[in-house]
Amino acid sequence: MTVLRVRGFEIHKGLLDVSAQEALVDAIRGVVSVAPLFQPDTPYGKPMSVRMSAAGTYGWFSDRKGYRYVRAHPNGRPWPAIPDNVLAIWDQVTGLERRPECCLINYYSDGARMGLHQDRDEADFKWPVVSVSLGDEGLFRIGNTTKGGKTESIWLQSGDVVVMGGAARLTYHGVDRIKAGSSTLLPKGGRINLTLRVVE
Ligand SMILES: O=C(O)CCC(=O)C(=O)O
Ligand SMILES: [Mn+2]
Repeated sequence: MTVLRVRGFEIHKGLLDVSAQEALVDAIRGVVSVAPLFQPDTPYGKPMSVRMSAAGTYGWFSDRKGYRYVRAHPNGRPWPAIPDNVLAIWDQVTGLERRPECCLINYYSDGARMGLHQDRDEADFKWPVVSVSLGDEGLFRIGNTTKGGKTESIWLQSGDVVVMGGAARLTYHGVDRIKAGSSTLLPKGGRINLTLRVVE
């Protein structure tokens, strides 16, 4: 297992073996059976190409009123708890006592993408955001802490975990494309990304 450092992001290549990845997919299936994936609208009114759900006290949500954390799924029910095997990844890579209150679930089908953005809806940027990739590879683009400038891209593969923290906590990042058929983990293909966030 190697840790790459790209612009302050710590990329734990291949941290999760196949059986750990399968157990995570099972756990996420449990979450989305109660809190189904939905396609949020951007504040500009266009639907996002990624489908989302969440686990934890908070889920991330977006519509014409803006981006925010909410305590319930659009169906009105509270989000399910963050699965233990997901929290164990946070413990392993951060070593923090504090635990995340949100596990955002992003599902990218072939053709879905996420534009360059900062994660800044959380109350305190001293806490890292931890990202887990499962399924097809995604081309992850890393920019700067301010808008614009040169970027670097890296393919994130199933089992890779990225810690976005410290001076890089507000670094712009996004996903340009998904390499369809690059993993057999998900029977219907696509990519799942989990991001663990301390919200309050
Ligand atoms: O899918 C990814 O790798 C990144 C997701 C992300 O940046 C986010 O949900 O804020
Ligand atoms: Mn992000």
